[in-house]
Amino acid sequence: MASTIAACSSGSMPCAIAIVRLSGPEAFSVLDGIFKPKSGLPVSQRKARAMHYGRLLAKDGATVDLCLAACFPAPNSYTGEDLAEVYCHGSQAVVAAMLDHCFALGAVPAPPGEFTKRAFLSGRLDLTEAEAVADLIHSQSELGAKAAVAQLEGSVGSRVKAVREKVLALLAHFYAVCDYTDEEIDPFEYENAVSVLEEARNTLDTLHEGFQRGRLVRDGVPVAIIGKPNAGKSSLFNALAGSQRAIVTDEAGTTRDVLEQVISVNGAPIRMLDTAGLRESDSKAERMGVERARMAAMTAHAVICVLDLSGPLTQEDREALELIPLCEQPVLVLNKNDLCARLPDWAAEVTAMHPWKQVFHLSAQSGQVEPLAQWLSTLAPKPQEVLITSARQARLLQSASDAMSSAVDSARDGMTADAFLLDAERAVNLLGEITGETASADLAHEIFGRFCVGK
Ligand SMILES: Nc1nc2c(ncn2[C@@H]2O[C@H](COP(=O)(O)OP(=O)(O)OP(=O)(O)O)[C@@H](O)[C@H]2O)c(=O)[nH]1
Ligand SMILES: [Mg+2]
Repeated sequence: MASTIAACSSGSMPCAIAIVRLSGPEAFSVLDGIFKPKSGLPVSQRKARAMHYGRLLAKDGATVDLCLAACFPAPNSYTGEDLAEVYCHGSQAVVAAMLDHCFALGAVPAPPGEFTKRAFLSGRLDLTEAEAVADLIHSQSELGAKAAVAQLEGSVGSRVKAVREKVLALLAHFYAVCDYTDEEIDPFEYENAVSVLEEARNTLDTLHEGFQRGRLVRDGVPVAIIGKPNAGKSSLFNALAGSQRAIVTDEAGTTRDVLEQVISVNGAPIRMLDTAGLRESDSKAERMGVERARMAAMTAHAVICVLDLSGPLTQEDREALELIPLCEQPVLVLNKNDLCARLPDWAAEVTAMHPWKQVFHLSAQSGQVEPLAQWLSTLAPKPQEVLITSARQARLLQSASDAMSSAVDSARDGMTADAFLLDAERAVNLLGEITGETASADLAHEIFGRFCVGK
């Protein structure tokens, strides 16, 4: 029999309200033991899915809070089991006393992801939807949240299921024709089968193409800031992040390592990388930092090259500029425009030097970086399409597409249907793993182990 689990599902305390959840066969009896409604009747005997006010008791019977509780009977609950929730004041002491009482009455602490795992096992969510829950919790921008919600609503699962069902129907038809030769079953049409498999493969490929973009939405579009020491890279990083995350000083060589922060720029997830100023150095740490800066520049999706308008164009600036042809989507930031009334002559030369995507004159110190932020937000993928964010799903989509392709190729080479349909069957099993229809217990364990406790 399944155990009854308990955990705090809300965030760090102290806070206004904390939510403790109980799920499993004894959820209601445990709730009735720890919570006494003002009305006298136990919550489990009152209206379901409604809030009831009462006293929360510690193990020794002392009242630890006055708060609300609700029951969600199976199967219409998040987990599909009997589920109870207590909404108490967000105090660590209150929550600890409540959980202690729950455990004394037979509940056990919920392992990470156990509530969602139970939702999956009871068929409330498929695996793509469960993975979307984790993505949604960790989303760092509006766009990331939108993509996760679309997946939670079945955008990936329903498409994969539709492809799988079509190919399954084809297989079922073929085996029916083979097994029941006397029955009146429509003949198996070879050409039609090939076109169904081809269409399935194309749909899978389209979904798989959304993976790179899905990753950018989930993890942020990487954008590196490069330039010589003291150009104002960290000041720009802070202005974009809206916080003093990076150390800024007038000492050249302040930043040594690559600093990374995902920021939501007008709802778009951008992973900003602040880097060490590019220069020759005797310091081992600084030389390593410069190497990392070059690496970041060459792998980022876009690069912001910062030059300091308050001085001449130096050899170090030229070395930074030499990197630009190796970078994707370079933009030029002419910084410290508060220190120069007129653009220096070199500014025009540098502007003409490369096909910059954009050129901005600004003062990072003033924090006025809106036009640059506006441009950065255009780097994120468009929210309309179906985006795959899970490497697991992408790998399975790729393998299923490969299997589908080899079925199509074998058919085109004139192989018999029973031979090429074996590959189609393999693809169907792989697709089942995406949604969890044919997933193993180990896989489910691994996926849900990555969740947080209480989810
Ligand atoms: N007046 C003015 N000063 C600025 C501006 N941006 C940065 N600074 C100053 O320039 C100095 C260097 O700024 P940082 O942001 O640390 O420069 P950096 O490019 O990160 O330098 P390293 O980490 O050493 O490579 C600091 O004293 C900043 O206050 C600006 O727009 N105007
Ligand atoms: Mg710096």
